[in-house]
Amino acid sequence: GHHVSSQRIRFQRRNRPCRYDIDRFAPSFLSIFESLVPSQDEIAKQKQLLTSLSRIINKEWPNSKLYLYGSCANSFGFSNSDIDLCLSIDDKEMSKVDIILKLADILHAGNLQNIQPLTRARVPIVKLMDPETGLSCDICVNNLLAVINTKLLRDYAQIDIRLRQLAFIVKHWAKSRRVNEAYQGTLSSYAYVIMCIHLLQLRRILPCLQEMEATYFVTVDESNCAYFDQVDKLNNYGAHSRDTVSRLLWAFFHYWAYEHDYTRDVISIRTGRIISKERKDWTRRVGNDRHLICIEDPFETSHDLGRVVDKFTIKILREEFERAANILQFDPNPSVTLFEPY
Ligand code: 3AT
Ligand code: MG
Repeated sequence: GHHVSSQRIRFQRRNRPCRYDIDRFAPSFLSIFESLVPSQDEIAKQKQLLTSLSRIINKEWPNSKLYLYGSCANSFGFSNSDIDLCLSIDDKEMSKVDIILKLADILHAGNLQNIQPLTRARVPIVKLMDPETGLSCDICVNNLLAVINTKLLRDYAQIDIRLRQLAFIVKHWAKSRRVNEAYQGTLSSYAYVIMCIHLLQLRRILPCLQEMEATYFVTVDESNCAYFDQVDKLNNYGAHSRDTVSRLLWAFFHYWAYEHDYTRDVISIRTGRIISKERKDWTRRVGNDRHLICIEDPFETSHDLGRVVDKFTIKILREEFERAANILQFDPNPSVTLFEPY
């Protein structure tokens, strides 16, 4: 049947050598990367928004602190991407929902616009628009793990520029092909960046910061977050490798199309290795966690970033990985064909 023959094709392609002229396409992928990077002006506006909102909120809550997180702070954000903010506040009297409602009042008084408290969302937030900068953003409360994983991603990005190049192209591909929608059973941008870090760790272009002697420590909820964060000392780490972005893209898609063992493996940037589903006890479906593609969160290690993927969307994802791998192998114009809209 179909299943057997597609398994056989995957097996035969496992050791397929990369096309000889892959590096020829690096300049066109690099210009796509450059076109997606936000401008200095845009970054300055985001900082300005953070400063003015912090001032307004601190008047009411002097012990609170506002953080940028997600793509506007992890260095994997495209131009015009949404702005995620997190308010950290230690108030034992108030529930998260109470904090969100009071925050909405504070923002009203501060002349912000389109303020919408969404208290019944899985992650309660306030949405708003700042008339000064014209930027819209979402503010969540006490989601410190997201602030810390944002810092981890930003620190990895500083070690080797090829991580940003690869992850931007992968995110752009995922958005074009509509496989970047976690609420519809495909993968979040955060998951794709982790997949890119893992590939570069296997190729020794990136180290494993959580396995090195820690210089940064923080405990959030039950998770111990500790890793080596003096990344300015590591900026020669990947210099031994001359891999171009097009070669790394080929390797990324080839890995997820033909090499990854979906029945046994979990990728883990915490250890810099592939670990087994067995060891994590991720071999069975528990509740809604199906573990069909396993991507360990670096800090919340019981959390599989692939848990949103179901038996229909895993098929879509794997077909898209195969399509991309084949385009990079054979297409005369991969930097165009790869992003053809779904
Ligand atoms: P976009 O450019 O907006 O697509 P992003 O980096 O902002 O990419 P998301 O909007 O998916 O990514 O998520 C925003 C941040 O929330 C990124 C990460 O710090 C955190 N986050 C997202 N998904 C998870 C998750 N499953 N577990 C832990 N943290 C997560
Ligand atoms: Mg975002």
